[in-house]
Amino acid sequence: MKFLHLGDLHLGKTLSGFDLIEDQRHILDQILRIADKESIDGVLIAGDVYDKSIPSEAATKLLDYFLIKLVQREIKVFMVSGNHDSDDRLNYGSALFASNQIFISAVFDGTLHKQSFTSKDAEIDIYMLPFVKASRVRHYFPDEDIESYNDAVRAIIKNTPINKKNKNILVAHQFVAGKGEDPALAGSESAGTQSVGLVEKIGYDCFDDFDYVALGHIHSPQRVGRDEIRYSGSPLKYSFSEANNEKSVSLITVSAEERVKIELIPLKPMRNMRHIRGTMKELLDKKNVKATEDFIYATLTDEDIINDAMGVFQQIYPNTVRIDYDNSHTRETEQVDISRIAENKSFPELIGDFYRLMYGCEITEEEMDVMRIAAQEAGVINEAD
Ligand SMILES: [Mn+2]
Repeated sequence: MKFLHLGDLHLGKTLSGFDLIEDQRHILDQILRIADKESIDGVLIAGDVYDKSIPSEAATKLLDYFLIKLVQREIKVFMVSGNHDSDDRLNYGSALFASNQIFISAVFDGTLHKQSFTSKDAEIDIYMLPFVKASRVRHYFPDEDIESYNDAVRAIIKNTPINKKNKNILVAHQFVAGKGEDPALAGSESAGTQSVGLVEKIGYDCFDDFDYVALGHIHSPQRVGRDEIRYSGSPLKYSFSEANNEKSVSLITVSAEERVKIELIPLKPMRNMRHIRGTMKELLDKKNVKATEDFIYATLTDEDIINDAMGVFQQIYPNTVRIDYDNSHTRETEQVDISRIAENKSFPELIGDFYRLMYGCEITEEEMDVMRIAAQEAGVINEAD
């Protein structure tokens, strides 16, 4: 059987106020074309289906569209919740969806549920683990010592009978690390989540019984510990730190052979995200301008600040999202050690300097009093300062 492994769709996400719904529809259509071409049997969606716990109307419509297209093709869907999803909302209608081969596991109920399939060359069990926190899992396993995410996931797997004669696949949304190696973050995972952090890591060895682990949560595609434990990555670049990060879907072939086959199929966005660098003149020169609909982050190397650079840029690149400078001034400022300057100055001196820098004139006595009271209330300075 052939599966596509997806994760971190973040339907409904915006990028600095730009709506990405059409970009998301474009990428889902591309995934459907890949599914047709490769005669896919099932799609694994490893959480963060929506960007928000209360998804927008457009986001729910888009998921509806995608699921209907998959059902029309008789492609099975295995979807779990991520930390961005509301588990109960994503679980809505799941018992009804199951009759159309859409399997949703968004709320952990004490059991790691599985779906079993017999294909011509393998017996396959697909386990679905919704995003879980230790507090929720502890409740179901009172005899286990569960303090961390790691303990929680281990307890769940330990209490799940796994038939090792079959091919076992797990779909999960967690922060999994290899031995002595952490997954490389893409930069857009952390928005609205507390779960990218050292404490929450799960050792990949707890998945030893699985032939493939389809993970979600980290937005850069990568393996963890071994090839068969993978993050598919998000289908689109969701932050500028991912500008050079190529997106793909993982195509998984499960057969009687000992190991599953993994192939990455690149995805092409409708509007790419690019980080460009140079002087304004160079960057906006006709011969350098291309793909003007792309999301642009421009780093200007001009020595002088340009008036309304954003406005000028947006006339050529309407989807310019960010502009910053890299020149001798910014490099100088970076080298200045602010804490050392502050050490040798009194509070009124520091505030006076800052005021002069910002407004080009001296701070008044009254304004200084306001600053002093605020700083005292905030505990930055003592009464005596
Ligand atoms: Mn995510």
